[in-house]
Amino acid sequence: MPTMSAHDPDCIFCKIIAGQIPSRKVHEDDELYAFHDIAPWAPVHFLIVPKQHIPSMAQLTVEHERLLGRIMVLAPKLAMEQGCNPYPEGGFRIVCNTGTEGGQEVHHLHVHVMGGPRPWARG
Ligand code: DGP
Repeated sequence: MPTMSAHDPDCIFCKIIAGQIPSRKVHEDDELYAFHDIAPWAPVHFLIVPKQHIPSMAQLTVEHERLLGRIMVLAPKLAMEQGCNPYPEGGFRIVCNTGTEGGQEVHHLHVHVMGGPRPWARG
C-alpha cells in the first residue's frame, strides 16, 4: 500500500529526485522536480512531480491546492521551453494517471506534459 511519508525509499521517483537514479532534468525548485519521460509518447514528454512523496491524486487534500496550482502554472512555461509550439496552433496535453485502473504505473504523483508536432506515438 502506498505511504504518505515525505520520502519513500522504495519509490523510483523519490530515487530520481534524490539523484540516486539518473534523469534528464527539466526543472527543479524546493517543491517540484521535472524530468524527461524515459519512454516518450510525444516529441516533448516530461513529467512534473512534487518532491514530497504523494502516491497519487487520490491522496490530495485542500493542503495540496497550492502545490498542484504550482504544477499547473509551471507546465506551460516548461512546455514552451522544451519546444512545444505556442497556443493556439501548438500546445500540449496534461495527463495525470491515477490508480491502476487509471493507468498509473509509478505510485508517486506525477503530471505528464506532452506536446510537439504530430503524429505522436500514442494519442
Ligand atoms: P504512469 O503510467 O502515469 O505511472 O507513467 C509513469 C511514467 O514514468 C512512464 O511514462 C514511464 C516513466 N518512467 C518510469 N520509470 C522511469 C525512470 O526510471 N526514469 C524516467 N525518466 N521515467 C520513468
